[in-house]
Amino acid sequence: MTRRPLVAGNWKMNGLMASLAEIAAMGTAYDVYLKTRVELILCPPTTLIGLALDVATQGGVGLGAQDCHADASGAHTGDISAEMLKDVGASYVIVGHSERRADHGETDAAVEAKAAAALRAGLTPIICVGETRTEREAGEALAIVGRQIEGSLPADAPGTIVVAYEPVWAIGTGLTPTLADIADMHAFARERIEARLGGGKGRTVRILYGGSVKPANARELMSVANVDGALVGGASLTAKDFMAIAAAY
Ligand code: G2H
Repeated sequence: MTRRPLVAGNWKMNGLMASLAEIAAMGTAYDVYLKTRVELILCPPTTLIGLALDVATQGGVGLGAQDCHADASGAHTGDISAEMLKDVGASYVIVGHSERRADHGETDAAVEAKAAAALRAGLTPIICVGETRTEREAGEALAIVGRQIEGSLPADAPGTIVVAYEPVWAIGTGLTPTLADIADMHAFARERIEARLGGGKGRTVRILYGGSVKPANARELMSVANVDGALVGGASLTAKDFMAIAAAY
């Protein structure tokens, strides 16, 4: 089963109008050779998606958002629907990132509802799962991630959805699990995704690794079985580092 590698940048709450130049630089650097090897998308803050559309898509870089509401419209002050994101040019949306689970109390059920809303709007959800340090140290990492997959993936989702394994303790800390631990977790995640969606669809779902991915470790991370790409935070903020990561795939 060949799955096209996906490198996704998550700018989190970073990026102003001046950052559009950085996105344009990514589009320029995403050359024909790279395009044959890896799909590249960037999830800037919502304020920049529509503005970035031309410079990003001219270079073949896809755009995504970092969250969406589970409803298509309505009285939800301050929220953004998947339809709105699709309308301004997004093709992906991250749901269930650990920072949203922690900062906004998002449960697996809420994440599943957001992923379903994304699919209804024609967006591809990138559904994040991952254990905390305490959970890993207690030997519960597999159980936690298994439960998150079971609870956060819509059972009728197509095989085009993306799952990102991001151990919470590796996010923005410079720490990464061992390659053996990543291999074990991604093999387990594959098995649980197949159980949730069915083997045929489960085999085509791309599973990204996220958490302190950098130019220096991207190549070895990509060599791990069932790692189908990366969700990159801090190192996606500059075209130089983000494209160096893409070039490792
Ligand atoms: C994990 C990741 C991006 P960073 O949150 O989703 O961030 O690469 O900065 O650890």
